[in-house]
Order: sequence, then structure tokens, then C-alpha cells
Amino acid sequence: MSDIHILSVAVRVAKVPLPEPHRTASAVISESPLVLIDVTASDGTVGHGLLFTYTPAALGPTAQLVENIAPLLENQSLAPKQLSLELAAKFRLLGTQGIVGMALAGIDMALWDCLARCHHLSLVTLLGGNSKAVKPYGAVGFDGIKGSARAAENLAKQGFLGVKAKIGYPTLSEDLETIRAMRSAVGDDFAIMVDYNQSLDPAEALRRLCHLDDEGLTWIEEPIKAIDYSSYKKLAAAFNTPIQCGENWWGIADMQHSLCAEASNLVMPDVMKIGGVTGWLEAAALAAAHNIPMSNHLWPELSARLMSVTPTAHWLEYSDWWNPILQEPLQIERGYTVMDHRLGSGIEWDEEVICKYVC
Ligand code: SMN
Ligand code: MG
Repeated sequence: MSDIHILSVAVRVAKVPLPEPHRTASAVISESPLVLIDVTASDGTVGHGLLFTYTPAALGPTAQLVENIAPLLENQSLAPKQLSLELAAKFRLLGTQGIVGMALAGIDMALWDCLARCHHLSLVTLLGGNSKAVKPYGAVGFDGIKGSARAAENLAKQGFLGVKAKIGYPTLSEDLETIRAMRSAVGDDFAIMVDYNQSLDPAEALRRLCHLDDEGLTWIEEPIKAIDYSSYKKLAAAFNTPIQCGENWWGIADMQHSLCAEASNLVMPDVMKIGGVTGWLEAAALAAAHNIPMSNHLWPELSARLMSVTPTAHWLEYSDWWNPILQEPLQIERGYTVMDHRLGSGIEWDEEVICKYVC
């Protein structure tokens, strides 16, 4: 048992503007509402966790929940896995989806970061891995045919090897034209993924995906509602292009249900919604047991490190949205992440910048 214990949990909220609004078929995001969590251990070490609440309406309640949970952690051993089990048990009657799950995941991220730092290790080393470079792809919003092609070309010029575009335009022909304009901008040796953000109904998905199947796409993401596993199974069986899902699974129970239903060919959990580092490790084991390639959703710094201990690691979704508040955001060179041996999950707040955005 660790003789290091938890002294305190501090919480801040910040709204970090995006350089440009990110449009999806389901919503437009113009700023990142973030909850910053700092866990201090008895030896003075501080570990960081970061939550993205999608909408500012959820910012205060999420932060408040972390604050309300904090007293349950004080004086406890710094044992993230054990605490994850205990906290989940405490919330069994309410459930650990939604904001509860987010608060618990943020605490879990901060605890793992703190534990690695206490032992003067990177998170990858603490978890028994070697740092491995992963292939990141860049994301393009719902930016129209020309805008998507231009953005894809820019990513190729920056050295990325893949791009994911939002589609789900009013017509199938706009979806197709967007994909074809991007393909002619980046060439055949470049991965193109598309993301519908759950915007189609199952019948429309069947109709559209049939026409997208010969476009050489690396994957088609969330064409229909994330929870409709039986319809996903039909889509995954009907087409050659892999179906990608996972960013909206709350905890590994959702992932398990989706895998049991054979709902997707690929998985991409979100480290927050899946349950923090603890949840990710369980998800990685599930993906490995099913021999299914696993990517991530957002959290590029933490996810890149977790990919090093993910047996079926696939693509890394890159995003620079939270770079302004980080001292050393993830680096990419010649199409791959540059891995380092920074302590913990490699996240260091840029306090001067954070001051400007804290609300
Ligand atoms: C996405 C949705 C919402 C915010 C950021 C990103 C998207 C993705 O679905 O896959 O990146
Ligand atoms: Mg997506």
C-alpha cells in the first residue's frame, strides 16, 4: 500500500476560446469550457486532471461536483485504481454516467498524474510501457466543400498523414463532394475519415453509406445515435468501410454493450467519458480482447501517452484547442507524435495564461 496520501483537491473553471468555431452536424463549439483539477499529495506533489464540459451550462455543476467529492478523498492513500472502485461504489445508486462520470474521471486523471510524479516517473513508465510514437490525424469542422478541402490541404502541408472531416450536410451529394474535394487536395496516400456526429437516422445512414463505401475512407464515424447498437450492427455488416464509434460511451459498460452487439469495426473512447486513466486501461484491455483497433477522442496529450500502453493502438485524434493553457503541448514531427519522458501525463498548466481565462 502506498504511504503517500491525498491532502487536497483544488478545482478551477476556465473558458478557452477556440481560434475558429468548430462546426459539427449536431452543434457549434466556439470555446472550450474546462474544469482544471489539482490534487496535492502528502509529499507536496501536485497532479493535474482536465475536463471538457462541451457546454458552459455544465461547467459550474461539474466543478461543483468535483468539489463535493473532494472530502471523500482527503487523507486517503494515493491509489487511483482502488479509489476509482470505491468512488464508483459510492455513486452506485445515482449511477456514474454524465456529469458524475466526468467528475470521477477528472479526479482519476489527476490521481494517476500525481502518483507518477510522486515516483518521479512518466505515466507511461508507471504503467509499465515504453513511450511509442503514434500517428495523429487533424480534424476539420463542418466547413463546406471548399473549406474542408483547404483545411485538409493545410494539414497535409503541416505533415499530418490523415484528416477527419465533419459531414452530414443537407444532401448526400454535398457529403460526397466534400470527400472528393478533400481527396483531390491531399492525394491517395492520405487517410480521410468522416464524422456524422450522430446526425442521421438508421434508414438515411443505410442510404448514404452505400454511396460512400467506394471512397477509400479510413472510417465513417457515428453516422447514427451512439446508443443504437442494433442499427450500428446492420451498418457495420453492410459495408466495407469501417464504422468508428466510442466517443460517447459512458464507461466501459457502454463499450462492452457495443462490442457485444458488434456495433463497430473500430473504437475510439474518450478518456473523460470512459472513466479517466482507469477506464481507459480497461477499455484498452477490452479492445485487445476483441482484437479491435483503438483510437482516442480529444485529450491528445494524455491519450498519446495512454496509446503507448494500448495493445491495439490505432490513430491519435489531434486537437490544439487546449494548447493555450499548457506549457508544453503535444509535439508532432513528420506525421508522428514526439514522445518524451516528462513526468506524469506531461501536462503542465501555463498559469499566466490560465489567469486570463479563469471564470
Ligand atoms: C467532436 C465532437 C465534439 C467536440 C469535439 C470533437 C468530434 C470528434 O465528434 O470526433 O472529434
Ligand atoms: Mg466524432
